[in-house]
Amino acid sequence: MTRIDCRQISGDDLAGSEQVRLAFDSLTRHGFAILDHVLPQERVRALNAEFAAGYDRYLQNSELDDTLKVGNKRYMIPVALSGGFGDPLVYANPFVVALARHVLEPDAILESFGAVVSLAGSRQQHIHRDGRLLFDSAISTMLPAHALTFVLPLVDMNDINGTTAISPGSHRWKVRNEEAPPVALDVPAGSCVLWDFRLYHGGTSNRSDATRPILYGTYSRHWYRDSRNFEKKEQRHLAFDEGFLDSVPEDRRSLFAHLVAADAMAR
Ligand SMILES: O=C(O)CCC(=O)C(=O)O
Repeated sequence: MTRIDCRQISGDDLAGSEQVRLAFDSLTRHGFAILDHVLPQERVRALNAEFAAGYDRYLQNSELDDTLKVGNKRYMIPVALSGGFGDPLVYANPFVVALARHVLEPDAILESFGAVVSLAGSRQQHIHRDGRLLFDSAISTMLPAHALTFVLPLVDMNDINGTTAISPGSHRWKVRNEEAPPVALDVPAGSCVLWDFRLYHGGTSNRSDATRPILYGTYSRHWYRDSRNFEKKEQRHLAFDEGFLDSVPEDRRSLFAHLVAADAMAR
């Protein structure tokens, strides 16, 4: 399994680096890429503490108006782009954005951002793709990716806390091959994983006595919207306060271009 050590990327040309090329290769061939050391572990520990303090009302086994139950004791919840989560190193990490722009074209957007929590004792999640195939066509699985899921765990994703098990290469499958055993990923805090929206995967059980939160982001081509995981009107694709967009660094603004366009149309 290819793992990209982002500490070894030097210089300003991330997009042209050998590591981003390798990650691109892994994503297009196998449907996923693991990037190690995208953030210092202390930073992730601080994010986990901020999450535990600010989102405790969500850490219960019931679906709220703005959350979605995605499995046994497993919920998708909104996380505001503020505090530590509003840091561009988190929602628009340089390594992740370089890769997303390479796979999805330079005008890729951040379509949604939030967390998936699996509560202590949660059972294995059903195996699924993150969205429907784009077309009901034989070529759907041969096309380049239209969206990527980015997962940044706030605690280690492993056999005890629970992780995500994926079926390598399944973004090219027309139907699920139930014979192929999924691979459980080992993603320590500070690392992240990206997968093609078409990849079959599912969260594994949480055998610890603590919640396992993971941050997720959906990076997509500028025209794509994720309707499947946002079936309720109270759910937010992106949550932020006034002023956030002005704080986004110039070279990250295009990630939010779809919001500016939607805002202009509403006026
Ligand atoms: O909880 C996990 O590890 C994966 C969650 C997931 O794939 C989903 O909810 O779509």
